[in-house]
Amino acid sequence: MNTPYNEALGQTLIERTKREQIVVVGVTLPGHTDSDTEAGLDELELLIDTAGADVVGRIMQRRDSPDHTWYIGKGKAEELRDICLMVDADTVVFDNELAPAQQYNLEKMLGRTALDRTAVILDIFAQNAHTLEGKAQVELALLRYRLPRLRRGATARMSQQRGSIGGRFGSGETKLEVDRRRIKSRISKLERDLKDLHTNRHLQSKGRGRSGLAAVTIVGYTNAGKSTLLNRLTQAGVLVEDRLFATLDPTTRRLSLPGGEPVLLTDTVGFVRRLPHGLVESFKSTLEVASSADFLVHVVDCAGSEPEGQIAAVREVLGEIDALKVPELLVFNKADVEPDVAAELVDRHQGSVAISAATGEGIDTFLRVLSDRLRSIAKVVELLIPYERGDVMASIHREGEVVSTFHEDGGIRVRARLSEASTGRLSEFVTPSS
Ligand SMILES: Nc1nc2c(ncn2[C@@H]2O[C@H](COP(=O)(O)OP(=O)(O)OP(=O)(O)O)[C@@H](O)[C@H]2O)c(=O)[nH]1
Ligand SMILES: [Mg+2]
Repeated sequence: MNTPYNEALGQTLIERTKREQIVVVGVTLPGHTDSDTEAGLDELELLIDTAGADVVGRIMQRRDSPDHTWYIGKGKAEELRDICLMVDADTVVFDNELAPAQQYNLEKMLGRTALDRTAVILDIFAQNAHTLEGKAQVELALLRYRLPRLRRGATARMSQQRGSIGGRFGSGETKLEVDRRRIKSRISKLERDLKDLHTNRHLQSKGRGRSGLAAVTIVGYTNAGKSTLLNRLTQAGVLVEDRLFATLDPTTRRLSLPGGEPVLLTDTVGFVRRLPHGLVESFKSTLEVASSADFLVHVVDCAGSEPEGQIAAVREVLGEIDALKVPELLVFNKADVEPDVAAELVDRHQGSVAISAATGEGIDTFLRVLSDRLRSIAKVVELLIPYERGDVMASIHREGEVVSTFHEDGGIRVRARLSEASTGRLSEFVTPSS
């Protein structure tokens, strides 16, 4: 639930009896099938469960285009109202995106809060944000969602529980609480704060670049096992949960690959189909760990529904944050659960590997492949190393691959395949010609 969890005895039971009751609605538009809509609603139910509410009904409709007023047709809207009465629902949630006016009209007609998928995802993010930056990013996304939904003279809210998803996102109550101007100035302040935090992070990451370590970022659909993989490899102790969006803030750990070269491995926020654009926008700086990485490890849950669809959804978000240019290794996780599916996916995707982050199966192969791939993206550079700098020679051997050496008066002329990060760290030895 959204109300802060209180460890007092019996709290769980009370919480359960107070869970918000929700009816979900899915509309099939041209170019989609009913089973797409079903799959979308299944995932929406998972999201709602993660947010702490219960789905008590589901309706679907096929349409050529959304109805201007209610998104669904009038008859369907009336059917929805009857179902809500029957199951005593607090809130309806559309899997499709509602325009502010549609949301408002639905609320008036149904006498209950009407929300869309975006609101549910924002709600989960709001519950899971812990760091200063994470909280600021979520608040910014929330305010951007609420601003166009503020209304003057909206009808008073119905029996709404404090702290429910509906309480936070319904279009009614807000008009009295906060006016547009205050929200706008708060948005500007958050944007400024986030810019400062971003600048600081940039300074830090520059420092990392100098440390000469390649940056590898773990990306993937939510609940794919990204944090489990980071923990398995580095004992990072990141929270692992069978729930969506358990991780919002990036965690970085150092990892030594089999060849000996150390890399910085970062676990980050998971993606989901149709991740709200405003959220991606607000989380730009967090997501930058993907676009500025040297390499991406894309973790896919091969035991989940539609692994291919999840890959496509992740790549869509990667495209939005300009991270498709970063080389990627596909890793099919949870092979312990679905070994056959994992094998089939590995066959279909050249160069990919199957692992189980939980049991450790396939991890050695994964590390070897990662190490090879990192080397292959490295460029050959030429360096001149003074004879007394045996330490530098040693790190070239450790971090890269020596192509040739030539002894001359000033030192050893070395041609070596090095990552951009290593090249940067050794820049004082790199000869101008390379
Ligand atoms: N059976 C099995 N379960 C796994 C494996 N890897 C992860 N899990 C489980 O999958 C669930 C999600 O794992 P996480 O590591 O939290 O996933 P995540 O990708 O970090 O998820 P978010 O941070 O929520 O996006 C947990 O219940 C894990 O125990 C695996 O290899 N096999
Ligand atoms: Mg995680």
